[in-house]
Amino acid sequence: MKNHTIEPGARIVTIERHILDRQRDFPDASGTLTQLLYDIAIAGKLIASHTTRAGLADILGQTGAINVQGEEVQKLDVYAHRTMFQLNDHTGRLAVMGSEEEDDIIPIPAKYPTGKYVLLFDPLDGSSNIDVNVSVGTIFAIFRRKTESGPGTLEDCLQPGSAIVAAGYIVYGASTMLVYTTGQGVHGFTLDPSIGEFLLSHPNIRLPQTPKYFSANQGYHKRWSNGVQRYTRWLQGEDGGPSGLSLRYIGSMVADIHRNLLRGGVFYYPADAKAPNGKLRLLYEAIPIGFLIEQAGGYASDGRQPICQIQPTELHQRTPVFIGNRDLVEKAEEYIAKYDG
Ligand code: AHM
Ligand code: MG
Repeated sequence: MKNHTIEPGARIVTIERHILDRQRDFPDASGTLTQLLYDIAIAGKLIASHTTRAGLADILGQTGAINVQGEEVQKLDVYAHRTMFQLNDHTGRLAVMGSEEEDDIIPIPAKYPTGKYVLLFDPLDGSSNIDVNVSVGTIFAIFRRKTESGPGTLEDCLQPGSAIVAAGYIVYGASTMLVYTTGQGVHGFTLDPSIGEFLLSHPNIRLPQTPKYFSANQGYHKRWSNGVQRYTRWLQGEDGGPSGLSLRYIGSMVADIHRNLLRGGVFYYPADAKAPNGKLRLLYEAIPIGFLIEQAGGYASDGRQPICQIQPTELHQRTPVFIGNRDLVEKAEEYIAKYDG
């Protein structure tokens, strides 16, 4: 007769268990960060359940409002923003929040206690892709507050990537995945919709040493600097560049980064003639994703310096980005230094 006894807890690791296991490595940890990450996971589940219904009439469409980036806000952006806020405003874990959808810092309502962490998020990155059923994502970064007590301030939000406590993203794709790091490797969880739990599916993700892809919007090639144009030709095999890299570009940063994290490669959104600082936001996109990719063995640069060393000066500051396998990113720095002065 077969023995069907299953070793206790052998295979299935929920995100809650995973975070708790990590917390045990830090005897002094109060559990606040664990709970904060779990709150974000719940927000991710709620947003996922809405994105899967994005084609339905009650959700599809635009609110008509213009966000701080001068873009029209779609309803799902608003929903995602509110969900992240509402799951985190009352817990006493945060001093302040910041969102790509809000002009200013987001204070914790006075009726709730403040806590020691700061949460910055892009609630629904790549939202222009929603109408055409392409993957979108939520990006988050957690810092320790800098001020001592009371309501958090702008200073608490303007922190470099090197000060990150935890960062990650949720990608709403063929399946929903949450990928996060607390500075101890990168771990990926897939949402099992039948039980509503994120289960550990990709432990200790490392960028493959042999990259497969380069990812940029080559439609803007003519607007790029000489250095970036030459770098792109190098990626295509000119000037001793790698042979056999494929081009993949979705136009949804989280999805482009997620694919390259699993397959290896470089994602870049450089400065161009129209956007001298690039398009992507330092605090909401570049820093959290850059930190996470570095935790997976890669490197993130603005083309001249490590992204995680940049001290932000504005909440909605933009930056060029080159993120992925270290050798590919360093080559971009080399070309930019050589040809762009
Ligand atoms: P968003 O935050 O307004 O959605 O914009 C960010 C998105 C990224 O996900 C993506 O990498 C980039 O914009 C694509 O821009 P483009 O269409 O110019 O290539
Ligand atoms: Mg965005």
